[in-house]
Amino acid sequence: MINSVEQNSNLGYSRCYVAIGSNLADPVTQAQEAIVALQTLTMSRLVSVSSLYASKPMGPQEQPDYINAVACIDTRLAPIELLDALQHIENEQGRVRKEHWGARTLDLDILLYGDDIMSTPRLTVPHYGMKEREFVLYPLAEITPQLQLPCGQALSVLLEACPRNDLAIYQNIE
Ligand code: PH2
Ligand code: MG
Ligand code: MG
Repeated sequence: MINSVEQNSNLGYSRCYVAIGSNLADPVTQAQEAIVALQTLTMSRLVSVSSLYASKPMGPQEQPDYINAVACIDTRLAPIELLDALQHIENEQGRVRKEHWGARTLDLDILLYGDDIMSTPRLTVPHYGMKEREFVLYPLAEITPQLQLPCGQALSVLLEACPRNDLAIYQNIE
């Protein structure tokens, strides 16, 4: 069989994309610590991570700017197990659930879980807002420009319809 080694090594794993967002308590550190936590996520492998991006808040404007990024992981966790694991990381980093779309120390959202399409009270994938959010689409395209969504739409087409707004790659000025 062609490529059997590579296929075997991915057996049972689903390729997932996770959005990282923070706008409280030193967002850059929050994002970096989230990436470290994803590196050691059980039954999973971190494949790649985008740059960190600075973005203007979507939703209530009287909150600080965000740091956003997207990570790609291969995981053997089921979707709800992955959600539990991500919420555990959010809680470890001091997340308090308050206002909808309000400020947060760390937000980890499952964007895609393989090609799965599901909608349950706790989890909807693909993420319901991902197609319009510049702070999701641009980092996602940085790590996987050729991506097609489970619905068949190309990420490149979504990007063309999505203004960058004030999205900028975060530069670490020492
Ligand atoms: N997340 C929100 C609400 N608004 N704005 C930006 N720029 N980035 C986010 O990650 C974000 C947001 C709710 O999850
Ligand atoms: Mg979110
Ligand atoms: Mg969330």
